[in-house]
Amino acid sequence: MNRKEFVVSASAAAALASSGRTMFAQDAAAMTVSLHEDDGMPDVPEDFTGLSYELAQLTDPTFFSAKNRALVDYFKLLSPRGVLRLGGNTSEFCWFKASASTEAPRLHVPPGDLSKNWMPHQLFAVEPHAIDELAGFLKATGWRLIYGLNFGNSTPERAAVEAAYVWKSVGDRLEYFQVGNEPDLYTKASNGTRPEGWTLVNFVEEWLDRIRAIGAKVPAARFGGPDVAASSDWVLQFGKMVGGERLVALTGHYYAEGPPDDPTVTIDRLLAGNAKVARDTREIAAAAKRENRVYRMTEGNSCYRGGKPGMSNAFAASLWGADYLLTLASNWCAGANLHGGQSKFLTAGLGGHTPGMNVAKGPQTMPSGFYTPIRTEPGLDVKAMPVYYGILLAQQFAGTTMLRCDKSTDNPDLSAYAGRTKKDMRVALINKGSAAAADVTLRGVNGKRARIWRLEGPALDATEGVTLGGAEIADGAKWKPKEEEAAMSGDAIRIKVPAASGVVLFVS
Ligand code: BDP
Repeated sequence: MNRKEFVVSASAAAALASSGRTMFAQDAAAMTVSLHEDDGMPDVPEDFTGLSYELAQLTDPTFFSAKNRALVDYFKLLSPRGVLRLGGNTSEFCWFKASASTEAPRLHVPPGDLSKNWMPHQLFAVEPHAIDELAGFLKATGWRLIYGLNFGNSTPERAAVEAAYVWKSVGDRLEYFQVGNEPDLYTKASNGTRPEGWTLVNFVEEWLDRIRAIGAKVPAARFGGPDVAASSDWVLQFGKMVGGERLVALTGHYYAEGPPDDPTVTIDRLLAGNAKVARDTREIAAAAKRENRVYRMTEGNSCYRGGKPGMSNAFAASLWGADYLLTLASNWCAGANLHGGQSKFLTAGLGGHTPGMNVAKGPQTMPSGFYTPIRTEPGLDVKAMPVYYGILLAQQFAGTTMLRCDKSTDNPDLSAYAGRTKKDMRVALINKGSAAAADVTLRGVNGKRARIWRLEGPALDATEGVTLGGAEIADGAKWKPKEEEAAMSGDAIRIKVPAASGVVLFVS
């Protein structure tokens, strides 16, 4: 293996270490993070960053529209080349009203107590005009599309007609189609899309019927799947069972916590992280790669069932988001779409339930969708929510090649990520601990100048006042980060990361 290592001279490191004793508070946990440029590290795709919305959002054709300037600006600030994924529970209830005479599909209502069922059970008509507006939105933002077709309450023929229209209108801004949302939950009582006993094998059979019908109308169509809620096993099995080049991406969802009204769902638990994410991502990405495919996390967020107020819409979600996305990027995931949108559609997607409201400590501006990265509630200004800042931090690694980060001590609260472009090196340090600052000596940084943005908030549960680079994102997605310079000594940088904060360094 051709491993290039940047190592600081021993004397420079010693000088930094001794000067630090007086510089930093006593409680700061000291550690060294050494950066190594190994072969075979992940390249983070330029289009890593993504957002996910309910497909039913298209029932309002003015939303994903080039004329919706406010939304266009928030998308563009987040990434110049992001991926918008449309799907979610409502996608199983959307139907394409190709013309005035097209009839709605038959709505399958599962037996049992519907108040305990979390699916919409109402149909949403998507009209061609909405798809055309969406195409304009994608052009205006520079984003591409993953379009989720109805599997639960539709037919192969309907899927093919809809896909053909999307293909014609969106053109090469279409990344791929998905068919079905979270099929691993279909037989659960809270879902009921398919009867008990229905399995992955049945899913693949029905899925292939749809793929064949779509392929007949759109010969170049590409697909992602199976878009499961949680089952890594389904993803791996599906990848093995479906051969061929049409399937270009294995896809899944990840919600870190939930449900919101479970008292054990706390900020502490969210920030403690979950080692399974890195492990499973690595395994699935490797399996995908063997078939020339990628693995993308097409939906997810901090807490399922609409998010938890005081956590999903708070500064804790900024830190969680940055850390989660960079964990995925470091484990060969091709990208991630955090879910959100208008609470009206998110509430519909949960069968009208709003469990977050039962635990809200004060008045809320929306009844559901506390995890949304961009707030777009009717009557309120469009706004970047705390988790948006975390995505924006992670976006700085799009287009980089990751570096290996070795920590001298095993402080689980401190995450370190590094990447390099042809021009510079980027390092993110995220201190998820709420008690102690981390006193980090970075070794192996290569460059002459280090600029820093900090990710800060008044408190982990603060829903206002989050800043990146010392600046809030103001109306119209206006954001001017102020850069701090970090002192370099040789190829080492000493930096303090206060408790519950993050930092991203650009070394050039
Ligand atoms: C997923 C669904 C999405 C929901 C979300 C949630 O795909 O429609 O809004 O979970 O539970 O299961 O918040």
